[in-house]
Amino acid sequence: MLIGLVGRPNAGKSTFFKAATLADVLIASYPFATIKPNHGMAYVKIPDLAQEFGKQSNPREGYVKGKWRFVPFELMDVAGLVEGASQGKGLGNEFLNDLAAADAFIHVVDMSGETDGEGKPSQNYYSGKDIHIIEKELDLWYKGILLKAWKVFARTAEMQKKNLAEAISQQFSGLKVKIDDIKSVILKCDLNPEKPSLWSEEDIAKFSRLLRQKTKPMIIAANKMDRLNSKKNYDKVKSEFNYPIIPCFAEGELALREADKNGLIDYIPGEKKFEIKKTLTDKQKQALDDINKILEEYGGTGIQDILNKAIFDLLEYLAIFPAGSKLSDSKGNILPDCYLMPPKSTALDFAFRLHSDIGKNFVKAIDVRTKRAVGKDYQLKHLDGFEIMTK
Ligand SMILES: Nc1nc2c(ncn2[C@@H]2O[C@H](COP(=O)(O)OP(=O)(O)OP(=O)(O)O)[C@@H](O)[C@H]2O)c(=O)[nH]1
Ligand SMILES: [Mg+2]
Repeated sequence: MLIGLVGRPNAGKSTFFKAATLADVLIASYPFATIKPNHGMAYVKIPDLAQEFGKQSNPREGYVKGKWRFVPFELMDVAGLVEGASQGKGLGNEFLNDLAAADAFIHVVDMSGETDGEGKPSQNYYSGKDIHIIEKELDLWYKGILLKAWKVFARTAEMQKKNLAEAISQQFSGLKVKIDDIKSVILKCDLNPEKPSLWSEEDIAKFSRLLRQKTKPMIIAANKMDRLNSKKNYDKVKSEFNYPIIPCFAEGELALREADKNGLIDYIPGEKKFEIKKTLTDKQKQALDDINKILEEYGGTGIQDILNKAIFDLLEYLAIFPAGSKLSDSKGNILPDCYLMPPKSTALDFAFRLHSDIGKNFVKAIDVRTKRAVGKDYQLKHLDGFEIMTK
């Protein structure tokens, strides 16, 4: 699973990325600082299941902090997107393809109004414009992919009575577009799949838009909430758009995570409080005081909340623990693994995820909490723990 950070230049994508991954990437106050995509591990935050048994887990990947477990997934930061990108403006079309493999987007929007759609200094710029621009460019990107082969496959789809949805899905291979997504969008648009040559330009545009919305769901990180006019922009954007929109302070989160890493403070990502552990300089104190004001106003920096919402609400993934009666593996590590499973996964899917032999020899799964057995069709619930019994 891959989540992509999108947005126009200077919005704070790389700052968000660095705060979430602590990877060393370039952050700069000029547009197009990022050119090549950055990939790194970010984490969702879930309650540590071991706590329910009076223990603390020892993750093989990710980490535990307090009663929370942080489970890794891949996050990607790309170049800024400007109006006309789908036609080659800015860094153009090529980098749009960097976004192809993403399952969902976090759209980082600068709420300060201090930089414009191209990332240049401005005053009272309305942040909602960025959302329209990014939507439009993503839609045009999808439409371009579709149009590239449209005439040919609209004709062959008719002549051979070949399934149109299949032809379209081939065109979108690599974009995480499922055939069922295409079928449901054709239905929703009320278009005739048997006569694609009759689809108008407008039909194709609408189809592209709905397909993009379905296959690249988006959450909005309303960034730079520490700035003077951000609240005003945020309220307006919230009333205009239907997306999940979360106030965000990427720069604050980055400072907190770095201070925590350096032992200056104790900070659990997503909390609205931190604890000072060392004697600080006046400058450090002032910086933390400023951050604290935003934490109090918005209940946190928003970064962790956005990551969790992208994975668990937008994509409806489930965090599942392989958990035997002893909780630990042969080396004594408690609950070393935790898997992020796609929505509607079953006990059998989970067994296959652990190992194909475990899947093939599945007999039953034992719930670590209730000790009850379930069969292969059991639909997993978020935060379940199961031991798979095999032949
Ligand atoms: N005030 C404030 N500034 C921020 C925040 N997040 C990022 N910035 C600043 O915004 C500027 C741009 O940040 P980047 O993270 O490089 O932005 P980007 O979206 O990656 O930009 P490109 O790579 O050029 O597309 C930098 O000067 C950051 O310090 C924030 O939460 N508050
Ligand atoms: Mg950047």
